[in-house]
Amino acid sequence: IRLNQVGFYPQAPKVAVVVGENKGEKFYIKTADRSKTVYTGKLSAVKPATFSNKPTRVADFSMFSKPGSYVVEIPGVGRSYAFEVAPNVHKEVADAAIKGFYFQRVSTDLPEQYAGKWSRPAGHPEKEAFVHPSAASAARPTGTVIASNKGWYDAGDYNRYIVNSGITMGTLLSAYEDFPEYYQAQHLNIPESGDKVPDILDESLWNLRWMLTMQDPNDGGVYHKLTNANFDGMIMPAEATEPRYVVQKGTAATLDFAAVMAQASRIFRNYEQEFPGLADSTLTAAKKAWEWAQQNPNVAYDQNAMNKQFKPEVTTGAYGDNDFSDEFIWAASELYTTTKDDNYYKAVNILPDNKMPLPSWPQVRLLGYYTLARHGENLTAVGKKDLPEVKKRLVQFADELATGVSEHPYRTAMGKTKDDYIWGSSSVAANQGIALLQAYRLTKDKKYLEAALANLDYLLGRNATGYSFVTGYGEKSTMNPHHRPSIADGIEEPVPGLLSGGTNARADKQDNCPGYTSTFPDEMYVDNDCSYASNEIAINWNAPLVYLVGAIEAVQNE
Ligand code: 9MR
Repeated sequence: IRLNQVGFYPQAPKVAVVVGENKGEKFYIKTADRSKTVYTGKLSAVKPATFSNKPTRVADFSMFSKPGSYVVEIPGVGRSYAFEVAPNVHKEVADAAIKGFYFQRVSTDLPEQYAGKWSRPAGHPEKEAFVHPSAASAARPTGTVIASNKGWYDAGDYNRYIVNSGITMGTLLSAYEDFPEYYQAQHLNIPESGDKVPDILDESLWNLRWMLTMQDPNDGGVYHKLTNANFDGMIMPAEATEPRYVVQKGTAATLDFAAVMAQASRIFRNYEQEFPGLADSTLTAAKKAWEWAQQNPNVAYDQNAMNKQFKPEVTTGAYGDNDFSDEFIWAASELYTTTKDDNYYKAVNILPDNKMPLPSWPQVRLLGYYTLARHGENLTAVGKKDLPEVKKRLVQFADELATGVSEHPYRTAMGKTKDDYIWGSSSVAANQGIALLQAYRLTKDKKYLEAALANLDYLLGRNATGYSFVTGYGEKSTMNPHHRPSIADGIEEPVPGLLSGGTNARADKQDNCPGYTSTFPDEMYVDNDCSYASNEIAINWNAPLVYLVGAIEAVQNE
């Protein structure tokens, strides 16, 4: 019996999915101690197996709304995990998802006061990185040592990548911009908690400071990543002392950086007292990056080509991309929105075609559209002219996502096509949720909110694997993520609040980890730390989880 193992809002839809053929007609909601039956319902007709391996039936108990702790029981099948019905039922997950970023912090001790049993000494405390020959310039020749500390570890590995930091920061800062009151009230127990700045912004600032070090002040270009030559072994951060390099500058990294800095500038403008000068320095950085990209509009990061030319060879994550049209759209949208300077808007074709590609690290077009829609009232005439079209497309896109949810074997927007099950598919579910929530914000039509909630249900257990992909949440949740600290710290429970990449149709061929028990796209997942293709964690997956669960918490009573 697959369901959101955390729980349900009293007034929202509540669905469990029973897998396999079974004769049962009825299902029962019982108190968690099973002493009382509080609701009796009828299972839906069997939905035959499609690309999903198994037939399914649905137990819909949306009508049941009494707060408490319960299980679903189906005679002949069994019992579900216990779950809550409660207002704010996802509050802890929402808090933990951002706290997950605290656990990824570089260059700082995580004391017990904040990190509990996952406390650990600082990793990468020293301030140094070497300029790799691929990044050498007259002002900064090979081997130049630059200061570059702070930031978040990207994922299960200990490198820091600007492209991936970019979409992550854009998503977190957008969560704040869309729901400022919600985030002003949130307390995460991080070292900065209690200051006047919302914790989500304090946490983001930890990475923003690192990103700023990745810009070459001499020309405005941004290094693609700060990395070891090779991945570390399964060691704790403090033991990871291999030399680190900043590598070649690139157009994608530089434009993503420009977008983030421009967005940060307008947000931190309101915190001038707490962070004097930050709004100005981020805006200057954004403009310089933009200028570099104008001069260098087509510099791809091609790791294989780089390795043929320069030593040491670099074998860590590539995050290579060679289409920059979407990065230009995003950076232009952010710079324009922050400065109101029409030139940024006019410099790119904001609506080059009618495609609405779901955000992912190589595809950031919609981040620009979200920002334009969010700030529509304050745009100048050029932006306002396109605004109805941008909004229309956002709503149409959400319509596509919301269509067919009730026909899906797991009743989710996620997984209507097997193409959703890629490396990091959990972020597909979460980013679909964000797109749906944008439409909800524009229309206040509950169908979008409910489809977004269905995808949160997916992440927390209503999926073909039966796992909650958020560490620490759900009775059957990811226990062995490919995450070096979680493996090396000797603590049974993984670091909490991290989103496993989840089901990936090609995972078995990509990581060769033993233990996959199915070849079906929606079942290709193994909770083993060797499965970096289905069970790693990553900041660009956690960020849309933060947005999705935070937004749902923020609007649940509307
Ligand atoms: O998220 C990335 C995914 O889209 C790619 O298919 C995959 C293989 O190149 O890499 C993923 O990113 C990894 C990065 O390269 C290094 N840090 C861990 C990331 C998550 O697995």
